[in-house]
Amino acid sequence: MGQRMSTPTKYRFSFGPWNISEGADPFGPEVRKAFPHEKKFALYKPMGFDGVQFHDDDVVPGVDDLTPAQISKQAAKVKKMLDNQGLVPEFVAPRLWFAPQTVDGAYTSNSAKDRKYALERTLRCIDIAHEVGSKATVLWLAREGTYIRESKNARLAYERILETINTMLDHDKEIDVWIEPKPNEPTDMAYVPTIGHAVALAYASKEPKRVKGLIETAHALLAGLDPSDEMAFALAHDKLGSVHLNDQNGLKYDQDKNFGSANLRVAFNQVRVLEEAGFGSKGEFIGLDVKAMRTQKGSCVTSHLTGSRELFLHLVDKVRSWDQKLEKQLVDARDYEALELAVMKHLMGVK
Ligand code: 3MF
Ligand code: MG
Repeated sequence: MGQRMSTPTKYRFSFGPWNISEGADPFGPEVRKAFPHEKKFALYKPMGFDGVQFHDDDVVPGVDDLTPAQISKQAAKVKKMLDNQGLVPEFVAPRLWFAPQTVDGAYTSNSAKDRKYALERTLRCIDIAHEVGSKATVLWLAREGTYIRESKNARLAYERILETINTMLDHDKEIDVWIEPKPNEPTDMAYVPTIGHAVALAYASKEPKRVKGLIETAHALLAGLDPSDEMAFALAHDKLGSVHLNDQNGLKYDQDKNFGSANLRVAFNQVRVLEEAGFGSKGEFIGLDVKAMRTQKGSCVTSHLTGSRELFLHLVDKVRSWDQKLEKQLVDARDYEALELAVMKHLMGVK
């Protein structure tokens, strides 16, 4: 597993207000009472969370219809609220999948007018990030992709994404760009489906150090990849800006299940890789992107978040108490059968 960090990382956790949802899904409406955003911020600290992840319109509702001065005023209001609660705005991401202008994609839309909208919205989002005191923006490229291959020129699409990233880097030198890959949903095939694609874009950009990735467990699993290896790849290039830990039960819609709930060993390995690399020691957050079960009663529901956080911390204990000497011995002997049994017994708490 490599050497243990000399000072144990004190992990800090984050989530976005969308993680406290009312339970709507594509087949039915909300099942829980709405809970206002402002009230959500008061929940973070008592739940053990210090960071807030935002979409631009979580900070400034109706952002498309407001003037720069109005946007700025609202952002300042949210910043004050965060300061009062002692919360850190981890990132602000442009929500580029809701507006009529983004039906066929944002930066890769075939319409020049719609691409212009997407870029302008993105630059406003960066301004909002700046005003709330965040150091990053996240690109989840929701609609950058196709339902049928022939509808777009994929090579041109990748050039357009890179061009946008470069414009973003120029717009504000203090805001970094973290790309969140996902292989599908809502599109059939998404551009930038893996962290490898994101890291390639980072190196191709005009300021590679300022472009990183955000890896979501479920997204890596949907791509048929192991999330811990995806994280390790990013970490090896110093390109892991943040994570969206959650879980996924097989190849289906993006489930955002509780961290570790579908595959404890896959979760253990993500914690192992993060811990070994000292992720979090430079202020990075452990982001949780988990969805409450629709069946859960009450308003508001938060136990999926506290539960996932608790599970993460138990797995940190498991990683720290793992017998590294035994691991080395079994690796040296190339006895991976014994190594596997030892890992499983360790996870089960069997001596
Ligand atoms: C989509 C996601 C999104 C992004 C978020 C921030 C709802 O599958 O995971 O979360 O993480 O929009 O970019
Ligand atoms: Mg996510």
